[in-house]
Amino acid sequence: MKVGFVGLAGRPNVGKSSLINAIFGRKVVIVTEKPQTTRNRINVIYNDKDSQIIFVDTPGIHRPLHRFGEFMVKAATAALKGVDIILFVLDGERGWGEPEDNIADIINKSEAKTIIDVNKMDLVEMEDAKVLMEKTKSKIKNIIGEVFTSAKTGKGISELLQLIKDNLEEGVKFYPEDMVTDRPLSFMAAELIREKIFLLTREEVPHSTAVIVEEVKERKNGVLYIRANIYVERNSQKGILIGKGGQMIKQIGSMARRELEFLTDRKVYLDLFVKVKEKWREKDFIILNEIGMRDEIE
Ligand SMILES: Nc1nc2c(ncn2[C@@H]2O[C@H](COP(=O)(O)OP(=O)(O)OP(=O)(O)O)[C@@H](O)[C@H]2O)c(=O)[nH]1
Ligand SMILES: [Mg+2]
Repeated sequence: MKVGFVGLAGRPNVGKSSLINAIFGRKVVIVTEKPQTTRNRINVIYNDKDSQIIFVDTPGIHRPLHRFGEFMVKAATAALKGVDIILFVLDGERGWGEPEDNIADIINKSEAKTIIDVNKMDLVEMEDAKVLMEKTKSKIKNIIGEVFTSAKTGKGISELLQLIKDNLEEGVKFYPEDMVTDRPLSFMAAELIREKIFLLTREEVPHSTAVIVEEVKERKNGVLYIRANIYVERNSQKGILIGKGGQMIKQIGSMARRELEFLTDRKVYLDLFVKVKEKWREKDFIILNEIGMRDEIE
């Protein structure tokens, strides 16, 4: 049995979470077209007959613009410590930039075995992708493999999985086989709600939004009751999230509820409340903690 932890590293929007979903063949972590979708570490547990691979999805590493950005980058950096393999994901179309220089430094400090993954191959020519691969190889110390993938078409995904297995040690399972993530349902529910907000709103609204699930309760009739607060930074944003006659919040709620019902195989009642917490992204850790952005970071 091959067992180990694989941490995904890369700037926002390169397709880290999409790659995990492609490996699983279904959606396990949220993906949106907007950068900084993933905000906190999440372990996703892959099982097959001869392996258990724990994929550690992380926030994209970028130059932070506020306290919350710092928190995300710290969460990513901390999550990469102690993994067996780092999967350094690059966007074949965007290529190398300042974020990659920074990520290369972090990886080289860690001594972890590294696989380089040039993703979004459906958008680029192999010739160009190879140039990017060579450049990346010249910057990373401890490379054990390279792969060209498209999370969209599935290209390279089985090779990637094999490459990981080939480089993991024999061991015993770390998590029970029926466990998909190490996060509770409250976390997954908050993520799904936030995904819908990212999908349905624009400009600064998605990034000014935080979702905290306050209550998950099983009712006598078998319905799963989930109550969540949606925090925004300004009253105008609250207006946008609620929408004319409550249309927007209704749509967010019904889209998230449908996915939660699929996830839990239950009927779900989703109760959403929009609240204003001014400049929450600038607040110090105590405040982030208060709105649920806790753990990992000292
Ligand atoms: N065409 C194409 N699009 C992709 C591919 N992989 C991911 N995407 C798209 O790229 C966008 C970002 O994908 P994510 O998986 O959220 O990226 P991420 O690296 O997890 O981003 P953060 O969570 O913000 O760090 C989404 O719109 C995906 O659909 C790919 O191989 N090809
Ligand atoms: Mg992500």
